[in-house]
Amino acid sequence: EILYSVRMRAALGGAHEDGGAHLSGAERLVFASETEAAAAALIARALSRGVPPDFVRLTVERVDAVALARVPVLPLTTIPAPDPTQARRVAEGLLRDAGVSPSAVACAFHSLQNGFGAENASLRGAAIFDLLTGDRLDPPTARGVRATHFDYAPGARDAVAARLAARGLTHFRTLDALAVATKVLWSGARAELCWSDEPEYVAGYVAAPACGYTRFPYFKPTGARGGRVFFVDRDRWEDVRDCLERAPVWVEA
Ligand code: PML
Repeated sequence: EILYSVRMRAALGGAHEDGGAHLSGAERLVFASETEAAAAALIARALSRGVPPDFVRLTVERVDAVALARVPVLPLTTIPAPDPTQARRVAEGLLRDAGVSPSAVACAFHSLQNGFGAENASLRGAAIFDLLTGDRLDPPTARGVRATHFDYAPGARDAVAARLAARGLTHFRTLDALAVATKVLWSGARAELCWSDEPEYVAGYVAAPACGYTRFPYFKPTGARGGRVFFVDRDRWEDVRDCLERAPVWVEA
């Protein structure tokens, strides 16, 4: 079988790959026969998100089907912490249990609160942090590292969506983030911390092998930035990055 990665990025005010302000992005990993439908669905998604984009880039890339890994979706747990302070306390414990040092945890929360680096940037992708020192390991640009070349396996998107909906979780962000976190841990990151950079969306999560996808409905403090931090062992970070960016994964229900 022949597989294609179909990726979409929509932006405002930019006519080239990296230009403009990011509006939305998504990816499908599909058999050749599904490629056209996937492309149409992603364009529809780009155009249906309220703000009409100035620019939509669609990338269709053949993927090595022999290398495709099938990975079970992480289990999702909700922690009903009533506010960001209490949620953070729980999240810190989960991250420490995953081997992340207290100072690296503090660095990550600081960046999700204020933005990354001297410019307090919002990243398009994630920052990779040394889990012991909290140093940022990927080049400190506004780009960050993106998990790509993954999707739900055929049928799994609907199956997982139905399971989440039965628990009252109907937002596409939850479904998407669950797949991201599944690929991130499979790629060798020891933990992930995320809350959305979408101003109105305050949920977030910690993902780690021992706690799966642990979701906090009220995680982002008012006015905080947002984004993702992947915590890795320093001597393995380039392998983890390569895997995140290249290894094809189907997330199974
Ligand atoms: C959720 O569990 O609802 C998703 C939380 C993080 C979303 C990240 C994003 O899409 O911006």
